[in-house]
Amino acid sequence: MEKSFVMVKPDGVQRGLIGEVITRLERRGLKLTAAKFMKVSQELAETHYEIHKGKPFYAPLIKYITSAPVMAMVWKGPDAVAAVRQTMGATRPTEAAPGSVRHDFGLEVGRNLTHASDSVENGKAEVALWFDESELVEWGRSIDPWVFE
Ligand code: DAT
Ligand code: MG
Repeated sequence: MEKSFVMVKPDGVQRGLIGEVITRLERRGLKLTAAKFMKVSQELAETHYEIHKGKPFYAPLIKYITSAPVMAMVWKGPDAVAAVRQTMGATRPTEAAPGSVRHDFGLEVGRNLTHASDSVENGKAEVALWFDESELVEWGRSIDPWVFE
């Protein structure tokens, strides 16, 4: 089953939205596989956002993501990458679908509250970057047959 790396960014943490984000993913039926509340090092931030290096928003992005703690998580499910991206909404809050986290709580692209893997391949790479294999919890959930066909 697919895995998506999800992060409640510093603004989401500061605004008390960790629970809101988790609630939405749980309610959708996705399954929590790993979670840790942590400060992001400069090195980890730079590796995570390597693809954006050189872009005008890169420096502010690194500053933002390292400015305060984040909630890093792995969520699993069929089509988890697409499902989580949809629940979070488009990168720019003003373009995010109504009902999505970024629409419902955000205004600016530089304070868009959450991160979610954008492809299955990146999902695998990000899970490996942020979590040790031993931190991933494989568990049976009694409602699984009622959510996963
Ligand atoms: P996403 O987080 O939706 O995957 P992304 O990978 O394109 O979006 O960019 C990573 C983050 O960088 C994004 O969440 C916010 C910031 N960002 C992206 N494009 C930006 C822009 N044009 N101006 C300012 N910040 C931007
Ligand atoms: Mg991205």
